[in-house]
Amino acid sequence: MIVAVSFPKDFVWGAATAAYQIEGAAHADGRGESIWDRFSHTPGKTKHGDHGDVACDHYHRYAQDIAAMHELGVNAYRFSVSWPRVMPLGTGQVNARGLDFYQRLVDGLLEAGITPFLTLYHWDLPQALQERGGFASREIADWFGEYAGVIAHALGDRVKHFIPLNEPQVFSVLGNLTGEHAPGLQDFAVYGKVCHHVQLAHGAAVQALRAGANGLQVGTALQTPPMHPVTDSPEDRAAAFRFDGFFNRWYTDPVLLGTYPADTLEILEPLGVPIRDGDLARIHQPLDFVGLNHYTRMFVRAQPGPGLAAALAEDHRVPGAEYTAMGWEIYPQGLHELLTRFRTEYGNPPVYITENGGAFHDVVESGAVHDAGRVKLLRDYIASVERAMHDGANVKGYFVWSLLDNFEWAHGYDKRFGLIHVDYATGTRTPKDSARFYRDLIAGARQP
Ligand code: IFM
Repeated sequence: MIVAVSFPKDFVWGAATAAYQIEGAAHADGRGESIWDRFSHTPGKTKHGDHGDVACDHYHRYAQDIAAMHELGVNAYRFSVSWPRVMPLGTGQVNARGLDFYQRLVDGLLEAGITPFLTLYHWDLPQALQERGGFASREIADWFGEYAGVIAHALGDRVKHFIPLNEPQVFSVLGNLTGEHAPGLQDFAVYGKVCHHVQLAHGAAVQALRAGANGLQVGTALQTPPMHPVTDSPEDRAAAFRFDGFFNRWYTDPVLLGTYPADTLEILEPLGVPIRDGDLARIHQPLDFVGLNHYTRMFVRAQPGPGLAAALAEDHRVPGAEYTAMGWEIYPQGLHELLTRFRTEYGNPPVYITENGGAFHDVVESGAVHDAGRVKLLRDYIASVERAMHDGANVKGYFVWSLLDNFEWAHGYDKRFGLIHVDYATGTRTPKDSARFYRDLIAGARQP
């Protein structure tokens, strides 16, 4: 069954990836080291010690991957640039050979009629900058602005859609508080700085992009999961609101509204968040769209304790619900909730779903991958987008995460999110049933 018959004809149908997760070629053509190279090569940090040295070898196979996108019929591709490939030390010298890869990629996409959506930062900070403090240093805004300017100058004549940061709260929290992601810190004092500097970096990049090229559409890729209380008690509902402030509103409000949420500020400011006069104006840059990554909802339970300790997200299992291989609940209604939230609380901006999808235990059998679970997930989430649009949400496009199976960070290669299966030993690509489903859905949506 095709669900997408009522989408506008100019709706953007895309697929998404990120540099460290697919490119490989970690030592090719003068690329510098990133924090994910360092982290994944540190024993015990990733499943099976997996790392992105080769990954999908997209760096060498990009033409084949563009051809696969053409087959799918997507009219947009969201990818990220590897900062250390282009600027090995993060600032200063530009590595022309690294930049050339993105020139070839963009030219290939445009020849295939596919619009590039470029993310500047999808978590692979140059290690050299981490050694200078990384996002804990206020200078990150200048470093990121410099890099954004280099990319705008080099590609801004052909790339018109830009996203500075992917999921700022995910890399800030997992990288600096829980230690599950690079750079692997568990330090509240560091987090207190990072959670403000990421916002400054966003603002600086938006300004540098606009200064570097004309006619750009600049947006975000925020992950703002609906926060549900575990029970309907006033305590759990208050806890869900508090956790929403910490995980969601702290990252959406300064960028979209020019303010920090007062309830979260009250908790974080005493921990040393270094906000200076004028910072919020730097952060609150006009944007052309809001990109939203969506996977699941989160549950929160009230806890005894002050501040953030009073609200903890928990792995609450819903009887009868289905879960992906990540253990994430499949809850398509959550995407409708998310879109309704941006319609009602953030002024109904133009929105792209910049990521949506699911990991499943996919296997190749006689040259095919029958991923019925992913087909159902995509159909149901896209139907949820359709309902939200019917209710007034201003959605312009949708990107499946992900085009290819890839390196799922600390989970290594165990979790497969792709429309296209990748055999990591040989690099062989096998389109899954979900790829055919998505191709037919796109074709159906474009029917007159
Ligand atoms: O693989 C990640 C991606 O890098 C960021 N968003 C969530 C995806 C699935 O975990």
